[in-house]
Amino acid sequence: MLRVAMEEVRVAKLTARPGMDPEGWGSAGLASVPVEAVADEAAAQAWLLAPDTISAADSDAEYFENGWEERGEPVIVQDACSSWPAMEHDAWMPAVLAARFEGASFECGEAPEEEASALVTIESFWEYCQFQQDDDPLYLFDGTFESSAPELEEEYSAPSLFRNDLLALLCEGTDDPDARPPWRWLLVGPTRSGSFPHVDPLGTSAWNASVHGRKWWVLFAPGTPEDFIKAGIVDAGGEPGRDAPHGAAAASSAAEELASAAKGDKDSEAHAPDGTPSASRWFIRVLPKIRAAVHAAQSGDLPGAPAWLREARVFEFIQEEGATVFVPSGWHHAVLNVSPGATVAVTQNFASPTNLPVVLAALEKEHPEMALALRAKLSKRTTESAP
Ligand SMILES: O=C(O)CCC(=O)C(=O)O
Repeated sequence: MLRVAMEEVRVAKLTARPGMDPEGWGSAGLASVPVEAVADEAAAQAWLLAPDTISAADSDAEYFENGWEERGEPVIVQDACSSWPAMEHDAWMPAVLAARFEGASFECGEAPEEEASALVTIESFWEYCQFQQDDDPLYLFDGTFESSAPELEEEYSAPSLFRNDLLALLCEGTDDPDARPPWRWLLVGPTRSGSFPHVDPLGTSAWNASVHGRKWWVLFAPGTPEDFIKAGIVDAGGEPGRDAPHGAAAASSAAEELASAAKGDKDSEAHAPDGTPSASRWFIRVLPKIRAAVHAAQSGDLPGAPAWLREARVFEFIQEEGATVFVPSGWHHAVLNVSPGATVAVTQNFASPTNLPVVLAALEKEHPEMALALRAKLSKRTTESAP
């Protein structure tokens, strides 16, 4: 790796995770896990649910809104971005981005509270992507990419299925980029980088389009306990030792799976030594427990499993290049970039008529001035469209 890139990455690592020695980011040896093959195997086995796949060409916004959005279900949309300039001539391939925007810096890694995000030039970041052996690599996750690379903004647009972005009303008549909460990001993720399970802020839904490369996804319906999602822990009420019929031979192996899930260690398994939640550790160590627990509880031979586990709706799938994923409001989701080199994607969070009440309630708590402004814009729009 070029010396200048090494130095830039070292500084970015120190900024992103000051508690970690930049030389020790690969100490767990996770680079030896063939994550893309593991993801492919998981998708082929179909242990968990797979979302519906629809084609953008055969679907209009009403079909999507009355279906997946109304039901609050994830869906994969094929070809929603095939006409983007971003998809033409490999314009957003990481090597091409590195050449086109040489010298421009992008945000990567999560900054500790109140710190500025780490910045890396795109060419150094691409150099890093090709050589890194880190357990949790730096992830270029930039919410202000339009200022470093304004052309990018012109090279994609929200797929028409997601036409209803009511938070955009907050930007009408102003150039202030902070008129609405952060809402769109350019993502360049080296293999094993990713997003630890989380729910998107302010009740928003999201779409996420992969322009180059593949992502491994897991989504949990609202109501699934957080301890189970983040650490594979089944709470005491569901421990087989307590509830499952003792000595039930048919249930014994399923019960063992569930018992092992009950013993999940919240703090170590899915966290790096500095305490940072680790997407790669989660996919490698926690997800198998989650699958086993769901399977054990839902195969019908473990009557002691808690009701939420018997009814849990957990989706697992691979997002192929060119596919767009809809993440409904309130769903926990975890994502791992699995392509060699890097996966390049763009994601936007939005409020539609379906999730608007939740978004308004969240805005009222966290950004009351925005809630007020949005209510005013919405009522003006209603008055103007009245006959
Ligand atoms: O890493 C990813 O692609 C997922 C991003 C994500 O979940 C988010 O922006 O909320």
